[in-house]
Amino acid sequence: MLTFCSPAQQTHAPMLELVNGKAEEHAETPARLANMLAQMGAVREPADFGLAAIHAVHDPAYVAFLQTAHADWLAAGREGDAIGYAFPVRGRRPLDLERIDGRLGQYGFDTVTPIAAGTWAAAYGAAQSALAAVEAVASGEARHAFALCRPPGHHAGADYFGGYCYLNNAAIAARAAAARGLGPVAVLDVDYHHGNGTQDIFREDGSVFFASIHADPRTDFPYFWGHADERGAGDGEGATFNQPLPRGTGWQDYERALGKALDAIAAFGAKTLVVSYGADTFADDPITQFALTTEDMQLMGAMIGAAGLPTITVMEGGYNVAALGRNVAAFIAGLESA
Ligand code: OKP
Ligand code: ZN
Repeated sequence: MLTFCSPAQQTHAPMLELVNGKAEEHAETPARLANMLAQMGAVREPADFGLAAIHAVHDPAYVAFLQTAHADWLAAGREGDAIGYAFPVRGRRPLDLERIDGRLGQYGFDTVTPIAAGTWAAAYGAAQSALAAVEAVASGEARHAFALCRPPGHHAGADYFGGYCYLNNAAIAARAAAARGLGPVAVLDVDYHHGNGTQDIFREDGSVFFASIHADPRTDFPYFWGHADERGAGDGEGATFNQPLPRGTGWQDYERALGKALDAIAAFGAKTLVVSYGADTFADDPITQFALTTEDMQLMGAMIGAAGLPTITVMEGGYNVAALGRNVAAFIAGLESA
């Protein structure tokens, strides 16, 4: 598998997140990527494709905010990571706020996504890895390519961050793939958590299909998106397909849902697949509640590979650090067996 990763991705090292009201070590650690790299063969550094493909998905004012947020935080006399504490629940509108705390609330939707010193560089590097994977497929160099993204991306919307995510690598890859003539593109999100950012970005865009299998948002993050009745809007009506599954779901039920998602993607007429792969569906993941095994990751990869589409996979979550590389390797082995 042609695999991409930027060394800049390891400069993001958030310190703490609030879990059940207590400050804990952040789950999205540099050790995750280190473990994946240890299981991977040769990994390529992406070229720098610049900001244009990022701006094709994200609001430039939001991108500018991300670039300076940590420096603004320090300039306000703070130390450590920037975290917001006040959020515009209703009537969110593009106010031109000055104070960093207002700006963190304006653009963020939770308290578990700190902006640290290296966050921008890492998020930018991860997006470049995703773009390099698109380029490898578009140029015909590879039929499958994998971007070892970290930080993840699928919770980030056009103008917001959250859920450990800042730039939406899958959406950036999908738009870039379409621009390179690989459309129609479908995004298949198999992370444990619903990819609300990706859904929002393509909600009214009927040219990109979004299918997601995830923990029921009635019980799990991100709560406010991913319910079965969310099917897209306007031009995108019917091009969003959510399958929320209960806690405890194992391979048998997961396989059935994956089959339905792949059928819908085929019916849509997708020519290219972007997969948001999270290994946090793993039974021994410390922050989630599905029951897939490492062998199931391979079966999942094989089913996706059997769809027969050129496939760009971007890494999302997975928090059992010791098992992460093994799970990713199993998924890749399955994908390549097809
Ligand atoms: C990011 B990705 C655990 C709270 C966790 C945030 C989860 C972000 C997941 N008690 N909340 O989709 O893997
Ligand atoms: Zn997740």
